Amino acid sequence: MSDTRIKQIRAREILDSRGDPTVEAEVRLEDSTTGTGQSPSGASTGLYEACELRDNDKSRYLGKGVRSAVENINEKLAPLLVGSDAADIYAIDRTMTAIDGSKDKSKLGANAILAVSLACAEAAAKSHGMPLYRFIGGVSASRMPVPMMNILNGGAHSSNGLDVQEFMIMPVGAADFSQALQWCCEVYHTLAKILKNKGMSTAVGDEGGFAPEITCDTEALDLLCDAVRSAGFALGTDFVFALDAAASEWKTDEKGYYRLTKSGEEYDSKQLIDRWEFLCGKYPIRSLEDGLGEEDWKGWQMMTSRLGRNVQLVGDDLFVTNTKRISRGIQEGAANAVLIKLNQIGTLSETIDAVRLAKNHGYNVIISHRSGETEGTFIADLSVALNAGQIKTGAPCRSERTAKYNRLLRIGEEVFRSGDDVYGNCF
Ligand code: 2PG
Ligand code: MG
Repeated sequence: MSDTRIKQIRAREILDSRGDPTVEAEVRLEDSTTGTGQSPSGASTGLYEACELRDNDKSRYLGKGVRSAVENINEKLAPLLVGSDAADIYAIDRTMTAIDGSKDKSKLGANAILAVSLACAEAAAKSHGMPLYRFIGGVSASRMPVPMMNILNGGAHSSNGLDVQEFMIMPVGAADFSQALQWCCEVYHTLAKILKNKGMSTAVGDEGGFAPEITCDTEALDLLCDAVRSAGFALGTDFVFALDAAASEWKTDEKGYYRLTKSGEEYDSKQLIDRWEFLCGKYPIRSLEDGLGEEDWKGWQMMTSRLGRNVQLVGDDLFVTNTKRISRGIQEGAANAVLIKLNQIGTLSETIDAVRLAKNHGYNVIISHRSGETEGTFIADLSVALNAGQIKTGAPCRSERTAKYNRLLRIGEEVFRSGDDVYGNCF
């Protein structure tokens, strides 16, 4: 018999994909089922994200230890949550947020709170004998996401000269998820060959994409075009492109000029939008994330009215998975899609609320990893649970990235078996 009351919570420090510590929580239920949850960690973090607690003790892990967050779970959250129903995620999250008491979860740490929230969901799903996507999404969870695969890395995720952080391919013309994955791998390996033939490095960045020594965004996009065509696919129908500029990383001066970190080039908002318009006209780019900075609401409005009809304009640092900021975007006509990252807001329930709000107002939704990831596959289930339609989880390389794609392959088999396979039509 399933009994989802929490019996014990334990936390520990584990490593993320960059070799930095992160938090893992383990929840044990009265019926002996266990669930674990791990917090990921970003490199290009938004100013308004929930706060990740680090020890700043320079004698361990160069200050990046998370023992204080682990202690907060073991000593502050666990005693108050034992006896609560792990299946009631909203109540669990409310309790943790209330104990924390701060606006940005800085007291206990969003990394502590999220790990517990995810562990409760996994334990409750297991206890009910359901896959995680079914537990979270119920009978309506049926849509397989189109992957946004980051196969060329720049920005804060690599040491090359590219200012745009992510150059991604989207297999929109594939018949189903497993074919989508196969196509992406074929393009990825073709790109490796092209780079090798040109004498360029095939070393990879934080998200598994190649990070060759190039400096120019058009050169990167030409390489992508070459790889897609050489692998035997059609640009614009089989594959489209997506960019994450991560423009909040480009510091703006008092006059609002963006200064690109690596090239040193300067643009005002209008000139940057002109640049995006040019690139979207020249290449099959259907999605542009953080094309402008997190404070530039006026610029976002302008960009949305100029490009929003043809291009998916994704707010990542702009919205930080926060319903208050998403509401502002809806009111002001800024962006038309939201990037969803669990650790930007710090609980599963608030993440679900953010997705619901965005969808109710016609915004597209992309479930996303962080550049620092763990082997956990929660976001794969989440993307299907919430019928997001798109997932961004890196290149088909590095196990912390492929773990999510492999989980989706397994989910795809189950969803297909139930006769409900839906893939594509993501825009
Ligand atoms: C992003 C993410 C994930 P990070 O900007 O979208 O690709 O990067 O986790 O470093 O913020
Ligand atoms: Mg981003």
